[in-house]
Amino acid sequence: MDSNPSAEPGAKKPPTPVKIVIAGGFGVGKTTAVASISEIPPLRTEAAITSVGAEIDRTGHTPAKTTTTVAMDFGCITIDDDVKLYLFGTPGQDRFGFMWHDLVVGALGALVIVDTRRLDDCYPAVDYFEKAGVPFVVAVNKFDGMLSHDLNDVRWALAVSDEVPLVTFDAREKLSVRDALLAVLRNTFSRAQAQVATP
Ligand SMILES: Nc1nc2c(ncn2[C@@H]2O[C@H](COP(=O)(O)OP(=O)(O)OP(=O)(O)O)[C@@H](O)[C@H]2O)c(=O)[nH]1
Ligand SMILES: [Mg+2]
Repeated sequence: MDSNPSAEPGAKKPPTPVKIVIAGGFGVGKTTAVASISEIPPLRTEAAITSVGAEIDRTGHTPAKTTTTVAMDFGCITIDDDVKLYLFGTPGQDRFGFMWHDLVVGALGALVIVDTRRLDDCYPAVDYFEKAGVPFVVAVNKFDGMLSHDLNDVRWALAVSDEVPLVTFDAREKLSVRDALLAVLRNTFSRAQAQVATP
């Protein structure tokens, strides 16, 4: 039976909406990643970093950063005729952590961005998604075009299981973000298949 009787006969079915969360610690490139890939002008909620905030947020590695996300980023990208991703970027600072619970509701997957120069700041995000039960991929952002650590060392340091894919990417490059999001989709799909196969 046609689930949408009001649709024109032969009308193309709209792509299935898939919610993906882009998460990670302060200043790892979440807002940049959403903006690089979004096919609509991204929604941003940036506020100026005050001198008091700069001390708390340890902005030492991102001295050029003058603003920070205080609620969320939003963008979307159509993958193909069947799938359209709705991207929700989280704030990175601990004091806005309460926003994460709302942002992950209904998410089918997550991209957790880490900056290997500040691995300490990345544990809470990885830990959060392990506990939330949302399938995630860790994306190691190559600041300055290089990695501070070997990927296997990053996996070991973050204590993520072998089942969690680790990819490198550059949040400023559209194609790089696309590949990371495709890894999220593949991971979500294979997790779902594994669950169905488990009696
Ligand atoms: N060199 C380099 N700079 C990057 C890369 N990704 C992001 N940046 C820069 O890093 C800074 C932080 O980027 P944002 O996208 O604001 O980071 P965020 O994770 O959204 O930050 P918060 O929302 O404040 O937690 C910006 O100045 C970006 O231009 C990258 O891959 N390489
Ligand atoms: Mg941001």
